[in-house]
Amino acid sequence: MEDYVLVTRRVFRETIDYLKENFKVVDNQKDTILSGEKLRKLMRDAVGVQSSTNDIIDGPLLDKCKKLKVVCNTAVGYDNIDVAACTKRGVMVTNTPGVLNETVADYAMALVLSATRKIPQGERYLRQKKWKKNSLTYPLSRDVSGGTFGFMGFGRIGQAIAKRALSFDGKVIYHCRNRIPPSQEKKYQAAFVSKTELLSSSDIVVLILPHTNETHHLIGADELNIMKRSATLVNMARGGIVDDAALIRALREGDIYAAGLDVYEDEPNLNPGFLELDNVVLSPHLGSATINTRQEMAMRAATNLVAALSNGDPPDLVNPECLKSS
Ligand code: 8YV
Repeated sequence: MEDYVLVTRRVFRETIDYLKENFKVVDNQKDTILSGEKLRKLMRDAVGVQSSTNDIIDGPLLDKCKKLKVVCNTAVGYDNIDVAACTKRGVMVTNTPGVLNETVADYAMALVLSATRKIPQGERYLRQKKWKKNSLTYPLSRDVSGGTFGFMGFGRIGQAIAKRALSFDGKVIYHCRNRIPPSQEKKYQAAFVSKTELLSSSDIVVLILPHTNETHHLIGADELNIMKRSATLVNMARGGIVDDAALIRALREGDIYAAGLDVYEDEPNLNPGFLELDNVVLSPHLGSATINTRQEMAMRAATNLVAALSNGDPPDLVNPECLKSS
């Protein structure tokens, strides 16, 4: 069978055309969900895959894909891919860093504002024809300006959000595995603090870190309990970092003020408990979803695919160790 690359989800025509200049392409422009069995069948003889965050690429699947050399995720995050299993089998993994920072940061601020200023609630109130007078005392929300923004994770996207927080006269504190250099801290007027201090003193907690075994349920009942009752939690990172059942309880009981969520455990099958709450703004994983950014992400993944298969040196390789195992 002739070598081919697989593009698992619909992407822009220009990306398919670019790939076709280089390879035989099996695409999924109908954008059907590829169940485990279907994905296995389509990936079995592929030399490269342009994947999406919905595709679970693990050891058992890789064992069936003897020709596979590279998996190029159309995302900056890659917790859908078992990178260690790829490395072990000499399969390269790439992501799309850089191109989505500002777009995701805009959306994070939109969720901060929507959840804290209750913008969707106001719109519902209006649409439900409940707006009969301009009351001085109802409905009310809380201020964003001048608040303390606590970042769990402070990489490129976190820093892009911090820039926005500063323009809201916010105070920036952060906690992450590797403290950033002093010059960077100065740039964002950011103070490194412990996780407990961050949770107890932030008005807005922003989660913007990778989902790994170590960060799974990083925010659960105990952490939500430490947060201020007036605080807003925004998750722009990944489902699984937050224990959703615990968050639903905390929101229901008023342990925190509000949440703005773009990601969920087991998405798109989010916990139905969220739908019963009025103090959470729910977004279906759209942080990077602008036309320009999605075009750039798709082309960046395709560029990685072409480079990986032509010279074995893709620009966004996340597991350089794999080159030693092949
Ligand atoms: C998704 C993302 O790629 O880049 C990431 O890590 O989560 C998003 O940009 C996008 O929503 C498609 O699933």
